[in-house]
Amino acid sequence: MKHETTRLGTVIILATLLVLGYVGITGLAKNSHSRKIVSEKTKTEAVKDKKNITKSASAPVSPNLGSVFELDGNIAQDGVLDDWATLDAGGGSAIAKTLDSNGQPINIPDPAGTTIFTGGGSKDGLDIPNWRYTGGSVPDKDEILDAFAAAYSVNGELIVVFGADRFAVNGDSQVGLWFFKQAVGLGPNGTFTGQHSVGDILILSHFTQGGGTVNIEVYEWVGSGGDTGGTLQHVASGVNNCAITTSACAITNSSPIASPWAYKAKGMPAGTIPTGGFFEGGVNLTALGISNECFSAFLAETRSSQSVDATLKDFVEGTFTLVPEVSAGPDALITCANPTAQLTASSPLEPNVTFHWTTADGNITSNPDAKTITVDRAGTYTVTITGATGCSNSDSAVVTQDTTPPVANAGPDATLTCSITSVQLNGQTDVANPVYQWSTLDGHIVGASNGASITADKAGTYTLMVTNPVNGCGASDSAVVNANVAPPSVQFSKTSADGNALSVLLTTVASSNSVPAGTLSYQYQTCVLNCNLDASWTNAGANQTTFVFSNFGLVSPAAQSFSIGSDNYSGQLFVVNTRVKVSDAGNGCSTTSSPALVKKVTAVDP
Ligand SMILES: [Ca+2]
Ligand SMILES: [Ca+2]
Ligand SMILES: [Ca+2]
Repeated sequence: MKHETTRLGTVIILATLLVLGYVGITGLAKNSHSRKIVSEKTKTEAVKDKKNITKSASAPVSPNLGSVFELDGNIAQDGVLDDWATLDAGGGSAIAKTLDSNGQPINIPDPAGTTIFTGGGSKDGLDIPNWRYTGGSVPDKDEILDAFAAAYSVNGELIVVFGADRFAVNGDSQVGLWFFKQAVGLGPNGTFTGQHSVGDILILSHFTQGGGTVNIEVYEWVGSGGDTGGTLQHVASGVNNCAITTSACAITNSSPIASPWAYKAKGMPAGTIPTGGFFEGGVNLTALGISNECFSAFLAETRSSQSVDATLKDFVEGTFTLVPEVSAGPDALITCANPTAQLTASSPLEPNVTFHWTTADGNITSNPDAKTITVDRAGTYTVTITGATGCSNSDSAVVTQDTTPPVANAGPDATLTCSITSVQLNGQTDVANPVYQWSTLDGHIVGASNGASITADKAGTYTLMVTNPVNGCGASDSAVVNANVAPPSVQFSKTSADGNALSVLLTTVASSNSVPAGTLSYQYQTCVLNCNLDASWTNAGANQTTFVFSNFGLVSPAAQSFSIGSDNYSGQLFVVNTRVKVSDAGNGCSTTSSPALVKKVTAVDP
């Protein structure tokens, strides 16, 4: 018991020294190397923050890693913090996590005997194109069965946690964990795809057989000029008590634990991970001045030693993206009926993301930094979201526009005449199920005005509005109804003298007022009393402009007595009305003339 206490005290002292040591080392590392980063501004602030921490004890204190995640040597959630079982069940507040080939969190399984490193180029200090893999086996204690990782954002600090389990515990096993900025995967013929980026993170630690002290070292890939083999820069050393460190730590299970995922250790019943078969740890990358690393891939490996030049053995790899997922939402359509559209972005990391919309060819009419925007023009709209750790991602939605008006054709103009007293106007369009509406200011529509065709009985301008119900767009056209109703002009007069003549010549002078001029035809009438009631018309035919009247017998003469000197006379006076009716074939109009009187005096007898 006393021995145990002394050992723990030693560990704490060592841990304190290690923490103090990494601060100095990372300070140097930050000045020595440039890094490709998402946001220079944020990066600068991170470095500045780190300097503040170094200088001032009153600066904000990073959380101990054990207060972010249950880095407690088991998988089950024992308190309020997430543990791997939390994430495995789909819960938790991680901003990134490993997914298996089915897209499910959290463990990436790696069946024994598959995908092991091979060849002399498979070293952590060499770039990924040098790595090779093959099928085969490694010593049982180096067989990884599952690996997993997750990221958390606490007060803007990026904390990555990671872990693995293995097949056998007959001895310690060195373990490495890579977080890659670019995608890394398995290529053809035993090669890997992808390559290192400056800023890739390598964490070296180990499974310990009995759950003892777990050294942990953090490196950053710098490509050249690094203090570890040139390509790597040592960033920090961690401790094996996650409750007391803000930088890096790791721990193994000191007693058998239950596994929530399919697991069977060598010589053990399924579902139980023996002591030293489980490893987990965490790193606060912000506290190390290397936040803003938008990782996209993860690899866990076993190795022959903790040297970066060690021979690599088993590995398991998968995606681990700190790039927040984003959707710009469904595409949208602008029509005449809906002249604006709304686009709504979404991200699983809401509300801890910011939105910013842009467009090169469209038009945003609302706040472009909102989750939902309103647009009024066709175009491609791109939303960029930035997560709490500064990683961005974007997606686009396309807005199309259907504002094509329908064809509106009110049809040909029409003409009303004396014989055509109403006309039909026939509208046409090119869309299905159109909505028609006719209107007129100076004409008159007989009956319905909302059909394709209308009846008009008055001269005027008739306007047809056609609306396409699909997009709400309308168009109009007009037809004019003209009037051709002017009657012919007529003058009807005697052109021979009255008197005792047996006949009287009457002449009609008429002209067409139709446009164009029509052919005139004539009818003559004689009547005695009221010509309006007399129907004795004579059809005289076209062009017969003269009428000879002689039928004085149709009327009883009035007896007249008169004296000339001393002689008394008596006689008979015949008086007959005559008229002409002129009809114009051009417009069907006709004019009846005023009566012309013809007279005859007979039987003068002194
Ligand atoms: Ca745990
Ligand atoms: Ca736990
Ligand atoms: Ca493997």
